[in-house]
Amino acid sequence: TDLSTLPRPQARPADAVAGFCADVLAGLAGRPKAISPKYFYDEAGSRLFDRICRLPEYYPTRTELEILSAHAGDIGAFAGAGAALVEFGSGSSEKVRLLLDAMQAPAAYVPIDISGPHMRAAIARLARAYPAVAMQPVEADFTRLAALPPIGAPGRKVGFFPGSTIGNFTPEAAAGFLAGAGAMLGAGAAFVVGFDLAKDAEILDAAYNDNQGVTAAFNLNLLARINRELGADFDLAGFRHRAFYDPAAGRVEMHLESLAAQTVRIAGTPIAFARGETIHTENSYKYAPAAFAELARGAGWRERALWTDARGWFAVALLER
Ligand code: AVJ
Repeated sequence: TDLSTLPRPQARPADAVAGFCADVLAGLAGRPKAISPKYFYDEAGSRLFDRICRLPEYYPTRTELEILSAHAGDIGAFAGAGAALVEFGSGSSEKVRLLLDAMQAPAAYVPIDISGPHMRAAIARLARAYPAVAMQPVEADFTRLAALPPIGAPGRKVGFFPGSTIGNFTPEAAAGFLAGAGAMLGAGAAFVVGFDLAKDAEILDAAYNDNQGVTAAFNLNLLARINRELGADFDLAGFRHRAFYDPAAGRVEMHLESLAAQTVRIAGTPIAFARGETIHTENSYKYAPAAFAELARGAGWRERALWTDARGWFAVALLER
């Protein structure tokens, strides 16, 4: 792939900044205050997330890699020859190597990611390792993508949504996403979806409150990003990271808690915080295997396989439609 010929949107399109600003102001005008986790992933945030994936407490990445290594052969066989792999939220594009290695002459890889520069650097590395695979990166917010670009592959379309990114959606929104992705991928497609499983609160609380404070830095980077891009004056020392598992809701919640009564200006708009008030920055839903299968069925997918690790901490589903 000649990456110089790929469409290269401006680093900072004005409409993207305007959309970010409007979303942040709307989210902070709501009660409770909230900002979508998709805004974690500027360049600094994408790098911090890669560090989270290597933390001893953060089991999802290495557990999913273990599951994918054990079953890549099954996925490759089901994908068949000349397939196209479409990854939603591709990040550093590391896990996809396991699938590309197990597939027979994969024809195309279509990574979709909101963090353009981070994605393009990852795809440049990947293209050197897989010169026969057509690389078709799409810089986009996959929650808003309505259609895929034309994909030049003779075989099956295989969606790939690893890492439990689906946990950022409420179950209703997850079903909507799975149905929409199904419509985009078309009849006969497969979908490989990784999702996190409900488990002891201590394990989850540790995974989202690591000792080195990388998850705290990742959460707080959202405020630093708002300062950088929207000319705001958040004092990062005036907020702290909070994360906890709510077993009744079936999710880990992340918040940024204001340590004092304070007013912050964002693009000229004053935003008041009470002491102890939080900005809800992320939900990370944890499923039971049967509940996920039910959700996928309701969204038009049949479950062909569902694999977990020996501890039953994480799961990968192979869906077909
Ligand atoms: C990328 C959404 C799967 O929910 O575990 C990691 C993000 N947040 N640590 C997750 C995250 C804090 C991650 N996902």
